[in-house]
Amino acid sequence: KKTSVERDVTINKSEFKAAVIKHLHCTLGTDENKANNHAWWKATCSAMQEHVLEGIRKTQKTHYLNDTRAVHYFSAEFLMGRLLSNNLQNFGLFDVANDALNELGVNLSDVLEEEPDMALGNGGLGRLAACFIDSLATMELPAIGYGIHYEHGLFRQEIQGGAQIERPDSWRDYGNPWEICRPESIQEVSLFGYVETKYGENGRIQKEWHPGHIVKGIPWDIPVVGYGGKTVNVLRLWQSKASGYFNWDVFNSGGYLDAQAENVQAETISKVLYPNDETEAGKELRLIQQYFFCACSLKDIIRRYKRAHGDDWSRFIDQVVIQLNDTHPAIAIPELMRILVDRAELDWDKAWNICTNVFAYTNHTLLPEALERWPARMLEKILPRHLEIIYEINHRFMKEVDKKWPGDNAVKARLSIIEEGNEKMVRMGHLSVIGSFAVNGVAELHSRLVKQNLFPEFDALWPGKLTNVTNGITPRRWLKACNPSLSKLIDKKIGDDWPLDLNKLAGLEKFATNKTFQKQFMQVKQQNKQLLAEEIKASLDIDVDVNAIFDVQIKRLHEYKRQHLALLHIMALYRRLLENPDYDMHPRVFIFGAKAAPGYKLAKDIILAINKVADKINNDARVNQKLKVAFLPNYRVSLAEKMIPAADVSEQISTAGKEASGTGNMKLALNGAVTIGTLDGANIEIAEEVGDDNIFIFGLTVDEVNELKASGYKPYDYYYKNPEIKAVLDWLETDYFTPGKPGALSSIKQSLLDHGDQYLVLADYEAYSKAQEEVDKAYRDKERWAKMAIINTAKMGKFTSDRSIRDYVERIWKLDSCPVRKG
Ligand code: 26Y
Repeated sequence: KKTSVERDVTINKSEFKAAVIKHLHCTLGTDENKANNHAWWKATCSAMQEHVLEGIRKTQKTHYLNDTRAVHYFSAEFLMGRLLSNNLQNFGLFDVANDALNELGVNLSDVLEEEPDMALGNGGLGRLAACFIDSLATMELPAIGYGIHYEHGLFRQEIQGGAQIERPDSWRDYGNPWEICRPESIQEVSLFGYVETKYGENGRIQKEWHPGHIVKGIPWDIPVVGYGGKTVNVLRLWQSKASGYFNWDVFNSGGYLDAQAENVQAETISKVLYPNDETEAGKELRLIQQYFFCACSLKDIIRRYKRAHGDDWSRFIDQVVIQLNDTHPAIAIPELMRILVDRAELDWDKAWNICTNVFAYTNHTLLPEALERWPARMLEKILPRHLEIIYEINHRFMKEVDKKWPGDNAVKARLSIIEEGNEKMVRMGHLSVIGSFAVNGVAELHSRLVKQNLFPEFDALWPGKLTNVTNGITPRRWLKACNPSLSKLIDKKIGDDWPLDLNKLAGLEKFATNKTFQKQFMQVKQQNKQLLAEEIKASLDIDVDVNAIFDVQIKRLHEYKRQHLALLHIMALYRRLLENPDYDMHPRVFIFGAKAAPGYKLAKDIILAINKVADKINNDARVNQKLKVAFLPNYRVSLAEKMIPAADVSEQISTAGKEASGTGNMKLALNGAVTIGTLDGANIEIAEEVGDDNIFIFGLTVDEVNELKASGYKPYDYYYKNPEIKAVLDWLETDYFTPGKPGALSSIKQSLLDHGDQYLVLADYEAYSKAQEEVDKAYRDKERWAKMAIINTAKMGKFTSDRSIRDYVERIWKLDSCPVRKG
C-alpha cells in the first residue's frame, strides 16, 4: 500500500542520533554515559524543537504574507497531555527516533514516559480544544489558541484508604522544553478602579476607566504540529506577573512589603486551574483569570491586525473570528466593545456590528449549576466599565425584545442578561448568545435541547443562529499514536491515509466477518489488554485475566454520568455470585478512572465506595475468578492513551439529556470497544453510525425522563419493587465493605432514596442490568464480538475532529486553508 502522507521534514536515523547527542551535550550539559531517561527525553524534545521552530517561522511568515483570515480559539482550558510522541508522529519521525535511540541503547517508550502531562484542563471541554487545534494545524488552517499558562494544572489524584487526595500538579517544575517565551509580545491588563464620565466638545460622552491595578501578561507559545509537519500553529498561553509600573508608588512610600504582596497577588492569577467542572463557583479570582486572558488575547489580535491594516477597522471582521469555548471567555465581548468605543472612539452601532460579526459561542452544557452567572456587584468591583457596557448592551437588546414581543415582561425577564433577584446576576450565556453571530451545541440532541429548552426565545428571535456542530476527536492521538498495533494492522489492510481521512476506515467493514482479520483484530486487542494488565499490576497490585471482558468507564466523576449506576450493578453481580457460585457469567474486569472536584462530597464518596467494593471483591476467593474491579488513580490524558486501546466495553451511561456530547465514547469506539450506553449526547450519533446490532442501548429517553419527572418520580418504588436494588442499597449501609465503619458509604443510598435520585439511577437500573446480560452473551460468541468491535472501528469516520473543524469552517468561520511549503 502506498504511503500517502507527504512529509516536510526528512531526516535519517544518524542525523537524528547526532541531533539528540548534540542537545545532550550543548543544551543539557551532560553526556551519553551520565544521562538518565529524563535527560534523554529533554534532548529528544530539543532535537525535535529545531524542526518545530522552523515550522512555526515558516507558518507565521506564510500567514503574514497571505494576510490570512484566522480563527482565534479562546478557551480557559487546553488539555494537551504529552507532546513528544505526538510531535514525532505528526512529523513522521516516530520510527526514525525509535531506531536512533535504540542504537544509543535507549528505549523510546521509557523516554516518552518521562514527560509530565500538560493538564491545563478539567476534562471533555479542555481536551476538545486540544483536538481542535490539532485538526486546525493538520488542515493547514490559520488558527491560534488562546488560554492561560497555569503554573499548576489539574490536581494529581492519590488514593489513600480508598479516598481521593489532591496533590498539586507541577508540569513545568523541571522546565518544559516545548514552550517559547515571547517577551516582545507582553501585554498589560487593567483591573478594579472606577469610571469617570467626561463630556467631549462635540457633546459626546466619554468614559474613562481609571484602573486600580495593572498586571502584565507574558505570552508562552506551545507549538501545535499538524500531521505531515507542514503547518505548525501555536497555542498562546498567558502568564500573569506584577507590572513594575504600578507598584512604585507603594514602594517609594516605604511599603516594600506591600509591594511584594502586590506581586504575589498579580502572580496568583495564573497560578492554578480551578478543578470544578460543571459547577459554577462564582469566585472572584476565576473572573479575573477569565478577563486576564481575554484582555491579553484581544490586545494581541489587535496589535497583529494593526500591523497589517493600521487604524482602519473596516477589515477587522474579514480577518478575525473568535470562537468562545463555553462562556468562560464571554467577558471578551464587552472588552472588545470597550476597546472600540472608549479607545478607538467608534460609535456604538459600528462597534456592536464588529463584535457581533467576530464572536461565535459554543455551549457545552445544559446543567443549570454549570451556567455561569456573575454577581453584578463583583463585576462592578473588578471591571466597572464592563458592567456599564453590559447594561448598555442589555438596554438596547431589551428594546429589540419589546419590538418582537411588545409589553411582554415575562419574556423580557427570561431574556435579560441581568437576572433580578436577591442579588443581581449577570448571565454569561445570554451575553454570549446576544454578542455572537453563531451559537452551537456539541451533538445533535444537545443542540436541539439548547434550542428547545435553554434558549427557545433566542431561536425565535434569530432563526438559524443556533446550530449544531457535533464534537470529534483527533485520530492521530486517539488511534495512530495510542494504539500502534491496531494502526499497523489497519495500514496493512486499507493503506495508511486514514489518519487524514477517517472515513477510509469504512474499508474495514468488508473484513468484519473475515475469520483471519477477526483473529488479527482481537489479537491486537489482547496485546493491548496485556499491556494494561501490567499497568494495573504495577499501580494497584491486582492480577487481572486478559481473557476477561475489560469494561471501562473513564470520565470525570459526576452524578449525572452515573458511575454509581455501574457500582450498584457490580455489587449485584457480586451478590449473585455469592448466592449462586455457579452463576453463569463471563469473567469481567470493571476498570475506572475518574477525578472528583475537591469540594464535591458525594462524588468523592462514590470514589471511596468503588474502591471499598473493589477491595472486598478482589480479595474474595469465592468470586474473584469471575469478577475484579480496578480503580486506576490519577486519570489523565496519558493514562487514557493506555486504557482506551485495551477496552472491550465502553460505559456511556449518563441520564438522557445530561451529557452534552461525550468524546470518550468516540475514542473508545474508534479503538474497537463496544458501547453500553443511553440515548444521550453523541451516543445517539454513534448508534446511527454503527447500527443497533453493534451497540447496547438501554434506559429512558429524554422524553421518558421528562414524563417520569413530571408524573412524580418515586425512587422508593424501585427500592421496594426490586429486591436486588434493595439488597445492594442496604448492603452499602452495613460495614461489610468498610469493616468497623458502618455508614461510611451510606450517603450514596441517601442520595438515591431520600434526596430524590435526581439522575434516575434506580429508574434505569433494571434496563442497565439487562443490557449488561446482553453484553455478556454477545462476548461469549467470539465471532459476533469480533465483528461488532471491527464495525465500531470501521464506522467512526464521522467522529474525526477534522470533520468537526470542517463544519465550523464552512458554516461558521468561513476560513480558507493556507498551505505552508518549504523555504
Ligand atoms: C464554570 C466552570 C465551573 C466550568 C468549568 C469547566 C464549567 C464546565 C467545565 C467543563 C465542562 C465540560 O468539560 N463539558 C463537556 O464538554 C465536552 C466537550 O464538548 C462534552 O463532550 C461533554 O459532554 C461535556 O460535559
